[in-house]
Amino acid sequence: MAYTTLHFDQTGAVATITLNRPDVLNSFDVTMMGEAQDAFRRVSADRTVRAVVLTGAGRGFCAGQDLGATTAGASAVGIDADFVRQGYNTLVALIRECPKPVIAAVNGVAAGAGANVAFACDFVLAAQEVSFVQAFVKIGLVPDSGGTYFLPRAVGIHRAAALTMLGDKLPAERAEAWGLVHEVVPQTVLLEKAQALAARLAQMPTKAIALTKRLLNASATNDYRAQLEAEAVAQQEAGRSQDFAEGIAAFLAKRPPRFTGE
Ligand code: T3D
Repeated sequence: MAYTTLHFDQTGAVATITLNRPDVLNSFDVTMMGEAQDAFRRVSADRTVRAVVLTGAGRGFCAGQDLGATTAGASAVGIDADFVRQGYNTLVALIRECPKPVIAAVNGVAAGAGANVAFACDFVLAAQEVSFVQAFVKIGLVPDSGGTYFLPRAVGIHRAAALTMLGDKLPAERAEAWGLVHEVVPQTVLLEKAQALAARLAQMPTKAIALTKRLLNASATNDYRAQLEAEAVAQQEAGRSQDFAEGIAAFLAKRPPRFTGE
C-alpha cells in the first residue's frame, strides 16, 4: 500500500511509522486510520522488522479523531459503534497484538484517541513540553481506544477518573511520575532516543519479547494460577527457539549473544 497520510521507514530491523497530517495535529481521518492499520499489519508480518517506533510529524503526536471528519459530522444519527470497532478498536488491538515491541515517541500533544493509542504502546517516550489530554469529555464523548482499560490499571481508578472526567492536560513529567511514560527527554533528542531504544530491542530475542508481550496482555484478566499456566506454555515455546539455544551457547562460551529473532 502506498501511504499518503503517514511516512513508513525501515532502517535495519527498526520500522518508524510517522503520522503525517500536521495541519490538524495528525488527527485521524478514515484514510490515516486505514493506513495506520495497514502499517501495523505490515510490521507484524515482516520478520525483518524487530521493533517499531510510532511518532507524529510537526508539533503534534496525534489529536485523536479529526473533528472535521467525524461520523457525527457525516451523519444525522451520530457516531456508529462500528466506526469505533473498525477504526480505533482494530488499531489498538493491532498494536497490543503486534509481536514486536512498539515505542511511542510522543513529540507533541496527544489528545483523545491519540493519547490512548500512545498508552497502548509498549514504551512511551515523551518530549518534555508534551501533554496528554483525555479530551473526549470536552465534546460530550467517552474515552475510547482502550483509555478506560489502560488508565485505571496504570494510574488507579481515582486518577483515571480525574483525567477522563475533567479532560485537563497531563504534563509529560507528571505522566512519567504516574507510570504512564517510560522516559521524558528533550524534544531535540526524542526521535534519536526512541530509535536507539528500538535498535537495542531489535537485537534482543524477538520471539521471547513477543511471548512476554502476550503474557503481559493476558495478566490483566488472568488470575494467578491461569497466569502461571500461561507462563509455563510460553516458556516451552521460548525454550524451543533458536534464540534460547544461542543465549545458552553464548553464556557458556562467555561471549555476547547474537540473537536472530527466530
Ligand atoms: O467518530 C468519532 O468521532 C468517534 C471517535 C472519537 C475519538 C476521539 O479521539 S474524540 C477526541 C477528539 N479530539 C479532540 O477533541 C482534541 C481536539 N483538539 C484540541 O483540544 C486541541 O487542538 C489540542 C489540545 C489537541 C491542542 O491545542 P493547541 O492549542 O496546541 O492547538 P490548536 O490551535 O487547538 O490546534 C492546531 C490546529 O489543529 C487547529 O487548526 P487551525 O486553526 O490551525 O486551522 C485545530 O483546529 C486543529 N486540530 C486540533 N485537533 C484537531 C484539529 N482538527 C481536527 N480535529 C482535531 N481533533
